[in-house]
Amino acid sequence: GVEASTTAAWIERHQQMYERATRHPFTISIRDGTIDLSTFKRWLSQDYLFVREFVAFEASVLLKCCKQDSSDMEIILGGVASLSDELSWFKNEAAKWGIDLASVSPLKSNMEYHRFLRSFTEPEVIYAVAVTTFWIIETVYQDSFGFCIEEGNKTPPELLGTCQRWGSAEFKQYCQSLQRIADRSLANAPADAVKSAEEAFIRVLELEIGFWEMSSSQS
Ligand code: HMH
Repeated sequence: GVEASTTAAWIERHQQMYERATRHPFTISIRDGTIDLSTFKRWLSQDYLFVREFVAFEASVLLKCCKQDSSDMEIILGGVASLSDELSWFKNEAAKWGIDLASVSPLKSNMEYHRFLRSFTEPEVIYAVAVTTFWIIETVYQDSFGFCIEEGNKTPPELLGTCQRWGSAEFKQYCQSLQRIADRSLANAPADAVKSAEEAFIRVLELEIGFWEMSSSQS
């Protein structure tokens, strides 16, 4: 049936922050072709480390899903499975840009994000909260990079592959599946869990803004 989407309401309620995360000067500069390539390389290196950490986070969401609501298993499992490809993609991309990933250390905002992700792997964190967090993390990238390949973009050709990875129609569908899962889980969750999920939603937006800022900063 037609049910109000809790997550869509949160995007509206926190729209300013959502826009700061998904229309950040970093991704806008990809779209308009003015991005500084050393900035892009810093983002790529840091995001490789993020995705390595994200593996454990996604695995923990999968585990919670299997324990509580196995109807979502295939979507979440698909996400976990695609991370193997994603890590190979990062290694390949890094090689193209002459980046030695072995010598990259996480910067402050990245470490902060790692700490946040780790806090969700505790078994006490309930599935609805974890899967909602998962959905918004993926959605920020989908919306940000999707915009870089929408009509009117001047994205440099060498960055199109990156934008396609998260901006593709396929990735958008995957995010929409996660959103349906999040909404359904939240509809069945106790009020305090819904509150925690909204707090995590806001925190992800802050961390994503911090991640773009970190990637953009000269140092
Ligand atoms: C920082 N957020 C960050 N990196 C990513 N790769 C994603 C979200 C999407 O997976």
